[in-house]
Amino acid sequence: MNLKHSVGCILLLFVQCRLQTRAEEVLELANSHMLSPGDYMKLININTKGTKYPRDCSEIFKWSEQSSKDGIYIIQPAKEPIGVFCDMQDGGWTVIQHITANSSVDFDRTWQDYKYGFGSLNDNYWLGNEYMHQLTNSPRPYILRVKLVDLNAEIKLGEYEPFLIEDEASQYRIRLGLYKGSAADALTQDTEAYLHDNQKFTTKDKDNDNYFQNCAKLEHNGIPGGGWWYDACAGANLNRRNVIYWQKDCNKEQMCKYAWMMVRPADYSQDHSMACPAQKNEL
Ligand SMILES: [Ca+2]
Repeated sequence: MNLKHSVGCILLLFVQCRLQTRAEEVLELANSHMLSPGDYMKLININTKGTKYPRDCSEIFKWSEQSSKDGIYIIQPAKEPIGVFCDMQDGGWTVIQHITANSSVDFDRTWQDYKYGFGSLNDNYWLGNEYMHQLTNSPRPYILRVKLVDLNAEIKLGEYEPFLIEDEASQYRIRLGLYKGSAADALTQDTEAYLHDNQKFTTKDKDNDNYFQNCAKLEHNGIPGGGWWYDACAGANLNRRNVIYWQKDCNKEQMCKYAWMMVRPADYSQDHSMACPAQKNEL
């Protein structure tokens, strides 16, 4: 390598580092631990004017006249801006959880990890109970959408309206309203003798469940269940890494490859109601 080339490389590295540092400094995202330096550079809506960021992905989608693409955006549901993956294809949904069966992201985490989120926004992640609370604790009620994809690529959807995650003082209790969709209602129906609606959140270091042991520590093939709104214990658990569980739709026999949990205001728009796959499944 000649001297000219070496100087060029050093300069390029310097510029890249400066850009990266500047982006991180300017943004100060509360969940920066979920973005790689590369993710920072690819952020779609960097706000240079110092005004507030949109509250959620549905606002971004609406302002873009429904032309935004899937990707990582900055939102500001409360005081602090955070990064999040927006599912724009399905109409401006804010993704709060995404898991791939046997993913390398470990979901066996502590209360603190589940509070502020873990994983990577470009991959599998838990957005964080605190941010889920900020998002759903709004005068406009929110909808929770669960999207499940099995090994045959069949998609099932389920929606709960309204959906609220209470604050930490209430142990991030889950509140769910009416259900519709092609997937089983695994959170408000107790067909498996476990009811998740109104349960507090439990992690391996904070047992708020109704079982004599800690449900988050119970293992299947050596993998613990991870944090969830357990009863005693589960009719659904999307945070067990080796078996995504949703009653009859995703289990040991009927394996699922992917799951998502996403939110959007309930009064957002009637034009973007349930997508086609759910209707097809109901025929
Ligand atoms: Ca217990």
